[in-house]
Amino acid sequence: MKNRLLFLGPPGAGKGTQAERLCGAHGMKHLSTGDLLRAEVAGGSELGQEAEAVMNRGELVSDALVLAIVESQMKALTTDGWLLDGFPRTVPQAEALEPLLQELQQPIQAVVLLELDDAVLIERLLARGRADDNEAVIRNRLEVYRDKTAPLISFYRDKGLLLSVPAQGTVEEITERIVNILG
Ligand code: B4P
Repeated sequence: MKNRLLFLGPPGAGKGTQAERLCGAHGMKHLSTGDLLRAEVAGGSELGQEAEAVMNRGELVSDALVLAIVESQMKALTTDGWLLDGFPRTVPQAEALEPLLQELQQPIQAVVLLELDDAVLIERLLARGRADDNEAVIRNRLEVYRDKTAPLISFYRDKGLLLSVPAQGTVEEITERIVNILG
C-alpha cells in the first residue's frame, strides 16, 4: 500500500479519525498539524499562545509557524511511511513542502481528498464540541477552506496524485474505501 500520504478535506470530514486508524494499522507516522498546534496551546508555549486565538476564530495559523513545526517533525522521522493530516492547507505550504520532501528523498505517493456536504460537516463538528466547534466559527472555517485550501485540489490533481473518497457513511466504511483506493 502507498505509505507517503497527504489527507485533504474540509473541517470535520474525518481526516484525523481516518488518519489515526490507517496509521495504527499500517505503521505510518501520523502527523496532524491540528494536533501538534493543540499540543503547543495546551503546553502554554509562546507558539501555542500565538496559535490559540487564531484557531479559536477558525482562521489558519501562519504558514511560517506551521512550516517550522512540520519541518522539525519530518526531519526527525524514523518510520518508513508517514501521513500528513491537515497539512498543507495553503498553496504556499504545499510549495514549501516540495523542497523539504526532495531533501528527504521521500516524494508524496498519494493525496486523499475526503469529500462531504457542508450540512453533515456542521452536524459532526457541533457534536464534537471542541473550542473551535461552534456554529459561527465552523462557518468561518468552511469559508477559509474554500478560499485557502480548496485550490490544493487542482494543485495535486495536476500532479496526478489526487484520489477522491466520499466521506459519508460509517467510520469503518470510509476506512475500507481509503484502503481500497490506496491499493
Ligand atoms: P484540524 O485539527 O486539522 O481539524 P479539522 O479539520 O477540524 O477536523 P478533521 O477533518 O480532522 O475531522 P475529525 O476526524 O476530527 O484543524 C483545526 C485547526 O487547526 C484549523 O482550523 C487551523 O486553525 C489549525 N491548523 C491545522 N493545520 C493547519 C495548517 N496546516 N495551517 C494553518 N492552520 C492549521 O472529525 C470531526 C468529527 O467528526 C469528530 O468528532 C469525529 O468523531 C466525527 N466523525 C469522523 N468520522 C465520522 C463518521 N464517519 N461518521 C460520524 N462522525 C464522524
